[in-house]
Amino acid sequence: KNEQAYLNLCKQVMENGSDRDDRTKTGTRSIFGYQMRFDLKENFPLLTTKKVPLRLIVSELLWFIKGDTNIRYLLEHNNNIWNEWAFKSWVESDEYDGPDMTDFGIRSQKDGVFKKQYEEQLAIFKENILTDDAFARRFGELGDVYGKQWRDWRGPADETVDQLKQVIEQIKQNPQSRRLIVSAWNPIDVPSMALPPCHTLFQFYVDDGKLSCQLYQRSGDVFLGIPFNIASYALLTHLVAHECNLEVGEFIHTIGDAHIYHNHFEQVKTLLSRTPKAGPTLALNQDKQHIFDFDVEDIQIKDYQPHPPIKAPVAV
Ligand code: UFP
Repeated sequence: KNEQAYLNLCKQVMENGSDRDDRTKTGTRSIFGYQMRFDLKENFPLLTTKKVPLRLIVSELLWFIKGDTNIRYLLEHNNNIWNEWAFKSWVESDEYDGPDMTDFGIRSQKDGVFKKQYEEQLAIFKENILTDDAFARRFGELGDVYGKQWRDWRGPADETVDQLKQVIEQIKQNPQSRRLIVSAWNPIDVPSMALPPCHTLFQFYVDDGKLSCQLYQRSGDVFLGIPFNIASYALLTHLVAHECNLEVGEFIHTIGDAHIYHNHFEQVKTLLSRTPKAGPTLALNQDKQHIFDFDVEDIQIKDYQPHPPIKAPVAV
């Protein structure tokens, strides 16, 4: 039932969406305003109609939770999903003296010779981040990403707010509160951000000993991004519930612009032709209480037997 909620979204966009231009010039089919509900007691909502790499979701979420904004932690966990943003700051700096890397994202998809050069430079970059502290401080830092907004929000007078810590305290002390909110959207910062937060705001709700979470996501790449986002927030809900001695309730995913890129249509058709299997379950290390102490090995997924992965190009 959980997975069907996502498959229905895919169908809805394909059948009723309007074809639109978008920032990446790829073209999308899109609808506006959609909501899915996932019962976290039923299973852990990781798709089975294609394999989704949970280990990337786990290390990224723990990185956010720790308030870390440097890609070194991700690289130490063999997670490359944020590399391009940091790599860009290096190749645009005075310290970089390799081959020209302008527009490396698009060029490496189209030009085989360039792709090889790019991969060489990226390998050097990753090695430097992992082994050279000063280099990592200078070029591994992403600045205003989720970890910063959740744990170290900065107001105009340089005051800071640890939103995640405060919301957890409030869930414990005042579970019926209607103000259990963490916001990543800071209108002061948005104009200068390369990628303004996609997961804009989330809210918790406690009822009958169960913790639910609703996310407002302003923009969702239905084939590539959304399956990640569902698993990530489902995991966050489990972790916060664990810390607060609550059971899990629902994850409610509300999306603004829900779109399928034109070059993902074939992949979506393949996905919809597959039969979902029984969903996996999540096991957290019961010896750890505080979510700020969790490491990747404390989070395990059980009984996950998905269909094979389906590759698709990322729009940049
Ligand atoms: N996107 C997601 N989920 C994410 C994330 C990005 O679906 O967690 F970071 C997609 C949505 C959109 C693109 O296709 O990335 C961001 O582009 P824009 O800022 O123009 O909405």
